[in-house]
Amino acid sequence: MSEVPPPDPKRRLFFALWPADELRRQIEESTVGLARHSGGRVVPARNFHVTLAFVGEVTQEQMSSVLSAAEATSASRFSLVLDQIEAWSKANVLVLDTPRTPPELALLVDRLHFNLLEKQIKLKREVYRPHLTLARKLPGLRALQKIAPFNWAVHEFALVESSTTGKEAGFAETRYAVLARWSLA
Ligand code: 3AM
Repeated sequence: MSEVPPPDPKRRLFFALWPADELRRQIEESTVGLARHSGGRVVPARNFHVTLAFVGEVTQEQMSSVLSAAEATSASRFSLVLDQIEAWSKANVLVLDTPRTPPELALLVDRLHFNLLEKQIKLKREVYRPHLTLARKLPGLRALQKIAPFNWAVHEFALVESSTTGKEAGFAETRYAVLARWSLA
């Protein structure tokens, strides 16, 4: 009797801007009060990120395509100013964001999508709005609030793996791990 090989384990991936520890700490310090007050599930500072492209579950075979798509993606460094906190009703999240997407960032996202598509990795495409999620599952909406801006000098992007632990124990916790980073020119 021939043995059935185990299924290829899939990994859940996304591309993101990943803040340095100091910026992560500063953002937490000035937003945690609002995040708690929102009544939603507060995102821990270690999970703060700005998603560029959600790839989803990939096989080990697709993993090399994802890596080479990123390798082929060149874009310029830019400054990302995050200066407002608002609730997004559709996703039901509280976010730190900006009304102005830097053109270099829009180009980076476009090129990443294009290069992934060239490797047969097709992503859902929505209008891109950079944001950093502070809380999820909000019980209600809240008004937009301007805050003292965070000026983030972005010089790299990252491939991040998302995993959920504790499901069996009745609590689910999302963990993110940076798998690779690419410098911007
Ligand atoms: O960056 P934010 O917090 O907006 O909600 C997930 C998170 O978004 C989103 O990908 C980011 C990293 O986990 N996400 C999770 N599942 C998704 C899906 N199926 C998704 N985005 C699109 N489609």
